Amino acid sequence: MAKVLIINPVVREEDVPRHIPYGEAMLAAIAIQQGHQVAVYDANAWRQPISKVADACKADDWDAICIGGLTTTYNCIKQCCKIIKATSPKSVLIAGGGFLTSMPQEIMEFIPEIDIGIVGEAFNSFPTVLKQIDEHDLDWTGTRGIIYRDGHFPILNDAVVLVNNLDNLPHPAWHLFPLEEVYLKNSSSLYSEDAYHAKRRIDINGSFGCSLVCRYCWHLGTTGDMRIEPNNGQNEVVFSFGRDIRYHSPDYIIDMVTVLKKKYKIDFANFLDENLMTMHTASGKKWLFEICEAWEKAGLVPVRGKSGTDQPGIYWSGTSHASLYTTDLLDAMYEAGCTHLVYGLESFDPKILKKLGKGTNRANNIRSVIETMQSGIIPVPNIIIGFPEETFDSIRNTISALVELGIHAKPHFATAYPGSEWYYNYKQSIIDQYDGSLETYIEDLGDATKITGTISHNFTGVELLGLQEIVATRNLRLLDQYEAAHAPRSALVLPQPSINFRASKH
Ligand code: B12
Ligand code: SF4
Repeated sequence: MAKVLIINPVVREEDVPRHIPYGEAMLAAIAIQQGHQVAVYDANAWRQPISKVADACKADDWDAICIGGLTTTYNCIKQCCKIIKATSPKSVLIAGGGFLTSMPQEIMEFIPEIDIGIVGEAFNSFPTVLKQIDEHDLDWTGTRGIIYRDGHFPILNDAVVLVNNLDNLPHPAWHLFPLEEVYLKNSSSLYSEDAYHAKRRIDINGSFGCSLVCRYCWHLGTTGDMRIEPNNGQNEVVFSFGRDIRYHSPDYIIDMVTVLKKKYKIDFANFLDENLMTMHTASGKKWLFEICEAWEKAGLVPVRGKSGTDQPGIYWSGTSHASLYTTDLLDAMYEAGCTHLVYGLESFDPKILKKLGKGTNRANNIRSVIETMQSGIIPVPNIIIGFPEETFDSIRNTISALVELGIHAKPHFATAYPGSEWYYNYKQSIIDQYDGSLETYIEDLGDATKITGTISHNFTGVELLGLQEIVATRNLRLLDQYEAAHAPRSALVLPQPSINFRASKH
């Protein structure tokens, strides 16, 4: 069987490592299930000099060395790939995850060391590729869900068929990652009191995708949102509003949490799901109620007021939606141990919300904060400025809601991460902002707390930096002053249609 090394690249360097890479841990478990020998070098957890990657590569005769992650891991991945090829040239270098799926051809060009890219969901294609490597069958022409090279030229194959029943997937191979040494030490978060007191948190994932179509969001090509289509003689990824919503059964989730409690004594589980409420809605409004009920039946409900390892139960958290929750559901979730819910409210401006694709409005955004607080769950609101349609009035509308709710928020900047509708529509404008270099933009991306490529028609990056401060300090006086001095001008950026994005289900 194949000897496989998985390298987890560094993400969010300025913070301690907090999240075991769930996708890689699942792929490791699948590969082990198929009989392969799998090792992990978790560069994100260890935060050692990049040269340590060479030591991991030299540690064995790896048949395959694999690396992947979200777009913001690009810089680390690029450096690692150079080291991997230089130190272990015979290993097949496999890449996957969001950084590649959003732009497979470009990534194969930017990182010539990559042999095979897994595009979109990897649960089927990754073990297929490993099997081929093990059998020395390097004819990739019929392997679905990959991009490979014919000489230097990248060939994108048809999309893979998504896993039908998620419950057939094994639990992630947590044991391959440094839990005691790193991840469990960073269990605490500032989102709620119970989350702050968490001593042993591990993330879980209950579902894939989200039925909504927020213009800045992306579903990683893993949720029926991606097709492969011919264009001028070569295949292209095309992202759309197609959604193949899938979620684990409450039994699978409870079984996983019970294993985590038994094996790793966890006291907190954070759902990584894109949006728990949209899954709940897709299930006919049953799923979360069933999870709460099963949590209780399994004896996992924490005793409020108790925290840490003397806690017999497990607190949990996740993501919500301002128009899809109901108060009886919030009550049930609180009773079952939910401590906080992240709400991507984004803006309180009616016009911006209407265009956003989130299916919410100002009144619901305001109500969601109040009613979530009333249930006992802490709402964690997220605010953005720099939308394409942002105006002085829309900023004013956001500030007035923050004042009404008594919230202080330092907004994120609207950022067109690859894969999103914004990215494809504003790609050319962004490239222009980076002197014609798409790669420089990708290298510049990090948290949306900094200005990178802007997509606001009305405000420059410099202005947005000032407006961020104005929202954070809720300084309407300064906003009025700036508006009075601001001369009207033509749009700073222009959206353009793209062959890689289609605003329809097909
Ligand atoms: C956990 C998480 C994080 C963690 C990091 C996790 C990690 N260790 O890498 C943290 C909190 C740091 C984070 C931060 C950010 N994140 Co985030 N995050 C997630 C989240 C919630 C879960 C990821 C996950 O585990 N999914 C479940 C697993 C099974 O899926 P997966 O990882 O994609 O893996 C599958 C495939 O992609 C593929 N795959 C993945 N890795 C690999 C590796 C190999 C070798 C192979 C072959 C295949 C492969 O195989 C898996 C099975 O199909 C996703 C949303 C989601 N629910 O997916 C967003 C998501 C990945 N994040 C996203 C974004 C935008 C961000 C931020 C930029 C947000 C912000 N505004 O600041 C920051 C970036 C910060 C920074 N400075 O880098 C986007 C990614 C967009 C993109 N173009 O890459 C997502 C998709 C959210 C969204 N819907 O838009 N994030
Ligand atoms: S609701 Fe959340 S997960 Fe769903 S599309 Fe919008 S941002 Fe993405």
